[in-house]
Amino acid sequence: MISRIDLRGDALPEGAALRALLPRAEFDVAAALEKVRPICEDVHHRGTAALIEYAEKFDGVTLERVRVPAAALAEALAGLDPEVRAALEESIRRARIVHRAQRRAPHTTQVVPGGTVTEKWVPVERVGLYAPGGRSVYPSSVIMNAVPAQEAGVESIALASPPQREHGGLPHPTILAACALLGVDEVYAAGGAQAVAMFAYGTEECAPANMVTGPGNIWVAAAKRYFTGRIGIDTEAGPTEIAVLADAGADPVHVAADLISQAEHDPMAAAVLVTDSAELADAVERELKPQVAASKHIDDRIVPALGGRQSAIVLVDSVEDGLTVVDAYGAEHLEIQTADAAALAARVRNAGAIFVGPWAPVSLGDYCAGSNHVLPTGGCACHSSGLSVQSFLRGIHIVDYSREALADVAHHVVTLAEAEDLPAHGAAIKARFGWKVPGK
Ligand code: HSO
Ligand code: ZN
Repeated sequence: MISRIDLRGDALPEGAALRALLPRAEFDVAAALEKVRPICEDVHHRGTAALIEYAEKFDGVTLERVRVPAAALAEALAGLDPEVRAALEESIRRARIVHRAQRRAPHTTQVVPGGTVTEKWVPVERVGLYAPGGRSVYPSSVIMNAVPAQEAGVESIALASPPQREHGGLPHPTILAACALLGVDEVYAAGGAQAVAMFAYGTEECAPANMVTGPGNIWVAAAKRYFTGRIGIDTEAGPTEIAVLADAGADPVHVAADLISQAEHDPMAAAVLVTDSAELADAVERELKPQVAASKHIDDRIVPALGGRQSAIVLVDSVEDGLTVVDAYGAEHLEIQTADAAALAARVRNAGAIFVGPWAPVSLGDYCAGSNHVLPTGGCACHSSGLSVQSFLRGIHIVDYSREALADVAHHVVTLAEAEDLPAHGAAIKARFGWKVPGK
């Protein structure tokens, strides 16, 4: 069901050589780029008419307009199962606690007497959030995108989600209900690359956004890459990943359940167990069988995910080597189920989010830990973070120098300008001091 990679015996290879031994899903966004270009440009030129045509072609629905009426949001909220509503509200409440604490105050640094640099934090003005439809209808992801944007102070937040034939051409009702709970009232029935283009270019119905975030399929990822540099995006979301670093003391029932929990997302999802205990590896493998058999999405997702070359049990000589392996892998989610898990977590360098000990499974983080579940995949954890308030803020430096403070450093500026053969830069300083720079 799941393959094994045995790294015991010899010393572990380093860096890229180690990474090459570890499993990883292929997610070829570049190949999809050419296909999304004409769709994006069509939306650019024909706006709503193009979106309506794509809804017909890709989603099989006939829309009169793309904007979802307010009444549909209210109706979805009224029809929401009360237990689901309570759970969504608790998820929102906890996410708000964590994300509110991420807000940043402006900070002034006195560089020299009379010379300060202040960093102020300004929210992005308008953001478009994307919520997938089809296989992954995740109201929890609406929360994970909207809450940090709201806590950052983003003024204008819109959301797009594919129109569903079985829901009269509206996005999924639970997505609409989540929007209503969050106070996101500008919602569009648009999916795929065309939804990203709607936000990037704007249409008759939808004002252009400065940034688009939210998970999506390969077409959404490709469209985000197409617009990179023109609008802001979050990190590209590939298939989800869980890595578990466990020792002999871990409970195989928990480990197996956690591996399956993320395999449940996608046939390309990755589940990786790294352990120094062959006994635990055997026990987890034994445990996987009945648990997989008892799960819901067996043949379409869990079995191909666990059996795919992106998933494996990796055997190492020690927990210390295990740490090296999970650092090289840079998982979206990393669980640590070892003795001294908290101490080990503090030493991890590369992971989207870390889950410590037996009582913090990834599922908790997916819904109700307060942490964000939009995290870097595909090894991007070595250079990127998950979504946060920071993702929606820009830090702007405010430079404030007195005449004396400028005079004091003027000769250095002029020297550097001359060294770079940019004399006009120096002249802008000289002009302020009667063309005679003090100390030069
Ligand atoms: N584990 C997914 C997020 C999610 N799980 C949504 C359940 N719903 C990627 O972090
Ligand atoms: Zn999940």
